[in-house]
Amino acid sequence: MPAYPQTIHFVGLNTPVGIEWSARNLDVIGTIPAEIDGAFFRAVPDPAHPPMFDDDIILSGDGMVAKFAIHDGTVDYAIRYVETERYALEKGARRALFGQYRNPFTDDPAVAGRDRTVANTTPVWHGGRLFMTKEDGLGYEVDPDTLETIGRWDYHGAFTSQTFTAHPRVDPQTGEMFFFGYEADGVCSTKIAYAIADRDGHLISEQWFDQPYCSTIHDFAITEHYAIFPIFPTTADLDRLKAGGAHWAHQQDLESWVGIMPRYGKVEEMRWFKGRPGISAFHLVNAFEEGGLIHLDLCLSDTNAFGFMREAGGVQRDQRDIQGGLTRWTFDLAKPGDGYEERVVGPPGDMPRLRDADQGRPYRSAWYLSMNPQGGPPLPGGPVGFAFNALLQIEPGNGRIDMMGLEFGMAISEPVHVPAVQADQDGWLLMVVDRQAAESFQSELWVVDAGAIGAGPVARVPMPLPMRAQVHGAWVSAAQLARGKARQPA
Ligand code: V55
Ligand code: FE
Repeated sequence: MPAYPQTIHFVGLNTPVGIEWSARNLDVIGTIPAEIDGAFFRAVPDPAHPPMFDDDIILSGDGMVAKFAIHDGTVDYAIRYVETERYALEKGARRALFGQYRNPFTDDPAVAGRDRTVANTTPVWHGGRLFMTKEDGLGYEVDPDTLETIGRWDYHGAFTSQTFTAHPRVDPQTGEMFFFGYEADGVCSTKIAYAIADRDGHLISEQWFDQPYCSTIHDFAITEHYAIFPIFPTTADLDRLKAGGAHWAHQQDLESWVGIMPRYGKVEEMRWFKGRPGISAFHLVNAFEEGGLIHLDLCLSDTNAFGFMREAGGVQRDQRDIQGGLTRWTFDLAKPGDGYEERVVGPPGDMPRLRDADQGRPYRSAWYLSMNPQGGPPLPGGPVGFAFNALLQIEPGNGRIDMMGLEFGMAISEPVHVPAVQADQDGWLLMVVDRQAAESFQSELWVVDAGAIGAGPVARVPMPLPMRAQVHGAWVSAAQLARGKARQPA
């Protein structure tokens, strides 16, 4: 039997678990507020089979969809594999058939041309349906009750892109979902599909344009009137892929770009702004308009945060030496030229969260993960190799910061935000926290007052079995779940 490689991608917090399980009425320490009523879905990469190549990475792990169902202070849990085409083929063969991360030229010839995506990045709720997404393929629809996979989602054949982002944005007023797919017609293509689905989940537009070079566009942003595409110099090359090399290589000397277009406009109206070389961001916090200005807040760093993307581009940097911060870029659409302003508005970190109602609008506060100066060395694990151990609340307008710092030997996954019934309250954050135990890890679900994170959790739910690091999550309220059910014919 082949074994999992003993690299950071497969040991410690990243040890494959591979157990589909469920449990009802988990023990709750403390009290979960009654207004938390719904489901916290999580995307958890977990490779079902040892990889074909020993240098495989966590981002290739088969997607599992996990669900905390919370009602009346009680918690049920379940987790299942997303039955992607790839998962089903490998399950049948009882071994890996797909090769390196996003390199189809390294696959077993038996699966040539088959769908490689693992749907492991973000659960997305829109139009009464739940999708598991990864940016290298289409999303897969999943039954929010049973977590059974329903199938690949292409808007009943209307969406022509081969890919769908893991970071769509839903407008809080119109309910429309704005999204895109890059490498829309194949690996290493510069084609981007930009699309909108109406509040009921029907595709209402899809337009294609070219980005300046083939970069990994992990996230984008909307405002009330604009769509914003950041282009960072982590690039793909077809010859490198054909030679069995890495999909992504960071180019420290190549310039960055930001494309801004009216969100209901034509892609030909895109205006390109030129930025500093070598910079990188995976996640954008939010964007909003102020007079004729557009502000974009993002988790920016001076190089790519993923070691394997840096190394492929010959960039030698220790993970702990990466510089960055929560950064605000300001674009003045009234001015000619391709310049914009930049200022740092908060400490370094990533995995930002926002109240859904603040999407694309001026906002008071956001939450993101960072490092606790008193937390000791971070635990190895998670997508970039080091786990975060602090949660921040920040008011970017005035710099006010609150922190929930974890102790030595602890790690935190990205929270979801649950709105309060009373609109003037900050609501709640739900997140999984791991603590190093003797030989393994003990995981808990934490419930935290979003307006008083420094006070720590108001409730904790110890998990009876090991968990694996999550990428992103989604909160879907009981009311949304009920509307989704009503949409489906019985
Ligand atoms: C990211 C995650 C991915 C991926 C590419 O967080 C980028 C960034 C979990 O998969 O394939
Ligand atoms: Fe992401």
